[in-house]
Amino acid sequence: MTANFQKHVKLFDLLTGLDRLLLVCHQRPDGDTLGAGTALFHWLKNKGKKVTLFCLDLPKPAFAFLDHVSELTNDPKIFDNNFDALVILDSGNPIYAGIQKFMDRLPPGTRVINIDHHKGNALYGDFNLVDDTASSTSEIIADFLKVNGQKLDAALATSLMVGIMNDTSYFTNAATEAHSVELTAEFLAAGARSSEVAKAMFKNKDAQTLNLWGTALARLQHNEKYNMAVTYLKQEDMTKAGTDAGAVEGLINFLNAICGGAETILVLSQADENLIKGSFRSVRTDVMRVAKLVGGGGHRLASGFNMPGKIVETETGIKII
Ligand SMILES: [Mn+2]
Repeated sequence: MTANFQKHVKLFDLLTGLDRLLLVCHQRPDGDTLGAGTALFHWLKNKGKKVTLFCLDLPKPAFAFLDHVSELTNDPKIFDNNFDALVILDSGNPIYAGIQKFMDRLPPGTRVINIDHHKGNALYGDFNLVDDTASSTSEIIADFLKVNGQKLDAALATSLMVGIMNDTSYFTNAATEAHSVELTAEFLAAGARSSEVAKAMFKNKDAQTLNLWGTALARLQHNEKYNMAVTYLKQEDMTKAGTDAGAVEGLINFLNAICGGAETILVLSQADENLIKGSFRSVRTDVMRVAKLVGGGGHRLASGFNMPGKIVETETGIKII
């Protein structure tokens, strides 16, 4: 954080000097991009700014408890309006955010502000506040508020807590650092609604989802060569459990939090007829390098990819066709 001190101050001057701001959370929004987006929205509104919050996909109902989430729009027409700046949150590049195709609609001269913690961020902004040592983008927003002497209220604290809890999987993964825990203590002191956070983030799986996860657990195999636990879910598993592919989300973090027998975990799932989604977690191996080989990305110890293909069971395991 110290290295970014000047940047936090500069961003404060920049944002307080502008009037109309478009904040962007990345597509298929997670708790971090929503936490960072709603917190910054709340703070800017209180500063009297005209703020619009955009995300290509509407958040899941579980996030409805977050302040301002209902004010979020998914209407791309918003990009035809005039803004002084576009602030993109938690996205290594505009494609990841899902907004690249809308960006050239903005009048020339609209500033792009990039706030993110992904390693390999493309530094695509006119102003970049990128800290790849931060657990989450929400942590960067918390640092920003602290460095600039801004007081936390319950809304800010709740939003930012969601972000840190999301990206550290409740302090269980490698992104967790003393600083993330210290900030969370401050969020609690500022009135963060922690039981609502827990309910939205983790205590939210229905029986069908857990049945599907049970299938994945029963199939977990240890690959000795790579010291990796691997499991998979086919489309028919989801049909049988009565879920869709979205029910796989969270499984990798759940395994990562409790699986002690392997250094690395891989979950493969059939996201679509001809699309396989892979999620890696590791305590040591740079899985982002592996994910990148198949067009994916993420973080060193937590990464993922999408690849065309179908998971087919064989006598000895699975193959991808
Ligand atoms: Mn994040």
